Amino acid sequence: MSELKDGVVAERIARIGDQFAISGDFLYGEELRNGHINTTYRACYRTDDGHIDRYILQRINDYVFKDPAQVMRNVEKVTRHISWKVLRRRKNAAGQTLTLYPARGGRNYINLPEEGGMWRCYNNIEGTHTYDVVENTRQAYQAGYAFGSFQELVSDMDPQDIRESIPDFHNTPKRYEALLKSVVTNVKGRAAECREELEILSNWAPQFSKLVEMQCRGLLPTRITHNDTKINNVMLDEETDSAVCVIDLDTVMPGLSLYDFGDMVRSATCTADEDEKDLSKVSMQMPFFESLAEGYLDATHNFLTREEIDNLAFSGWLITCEIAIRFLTDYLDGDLYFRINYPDHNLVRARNQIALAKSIQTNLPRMQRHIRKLVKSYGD
Ligand code: GN1
Ligand code: MG
Repeated sequence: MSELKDGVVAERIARIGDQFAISGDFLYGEELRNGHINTTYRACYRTDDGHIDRYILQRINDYVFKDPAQVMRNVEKVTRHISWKVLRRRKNAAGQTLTLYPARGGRNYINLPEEGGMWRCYNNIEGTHTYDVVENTRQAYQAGYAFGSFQELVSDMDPQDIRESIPDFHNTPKRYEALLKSVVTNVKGRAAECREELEILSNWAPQFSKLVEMQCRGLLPTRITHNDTKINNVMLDEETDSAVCVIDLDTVMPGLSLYDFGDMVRSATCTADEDEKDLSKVSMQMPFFESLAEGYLDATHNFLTREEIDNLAFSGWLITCEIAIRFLTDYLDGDLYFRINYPDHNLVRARNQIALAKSIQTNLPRMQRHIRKLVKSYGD
């Protein structure tokens, strides 16, 4: 970023921060670029007594979230419920859960048309960091434990209280239908380039409906779930790598526990991230899967049903296919949804996810055996 641009961005961050219940003098701000959807800044202030306070300012992408005010109603309920529960359980948990700061005008968000839409402000969870790829089994265990604990934390909320922020978000067969429509429309003339990927997905398609069908038949319970359990959405302690808190709550809504576990398998068992072009580096790592599953089941084995447990390994494959489908659809549509850094970025991501899905598929029997072994060890 040029100096001039840095200055302009800092001014913008200061202007947006000024809309929230933040005291102190603005020092500096920076853009955080690890999400594909919202625009996120970190802003630093010096308080009157000389402390540095940091905040997260975020614009909700209203192309992706059609009703940002509804998203905020969900997020308010979820953050308050979690804070209530965590603060009662852990004495020193202040600052370790997400809190929304009030905005000018009486809400926890503010519409700033001249700044591109709806903005909100969270506390920065201090002393933590995130990873885009897992480096060791401890991190994988902690990610599994963090999202499993999240499901437990929201398990006593009334599902009626939480609205669907994106309808059919994890409905894999509908995602696949959308892809097929985009192939037919072919607005950018890119379909021919994707022939190989489309053929692989079409061979896999009969399996895409398995979980939604089980849900329809009442075989899988609808729970409040996170729905975006990417490894970089879990904050780990900077020194110990213990899980502190999960973030990115915009897609918290009624769903299947398997969607959460599946997206963790996708993002926390591969040593390359989803942007990796060299597909020889893209494969599911069994030791990471084993630790991830152990962390997740340590937090959830008390309440998961037999059918949920039996589909944990499969969900990893399914959600990886689903994200491949979504990247490919966006590529065909002209990159309207996911932020990209270069023209065929979404195609690269789709190919990467297909390679990962192949690797998961090969390992499914081993993954399944490991889950059974873990379940036995709980004596459930
Ligand atoms: C998006 O915002 P971010 O980067 O955490 C997307 C997820 C995808 C993910 C793929 C609301 O998540 O569903 O799995 O990109 N979020 C939304 O990296 O669509
Ligand atoms: Mg997100």
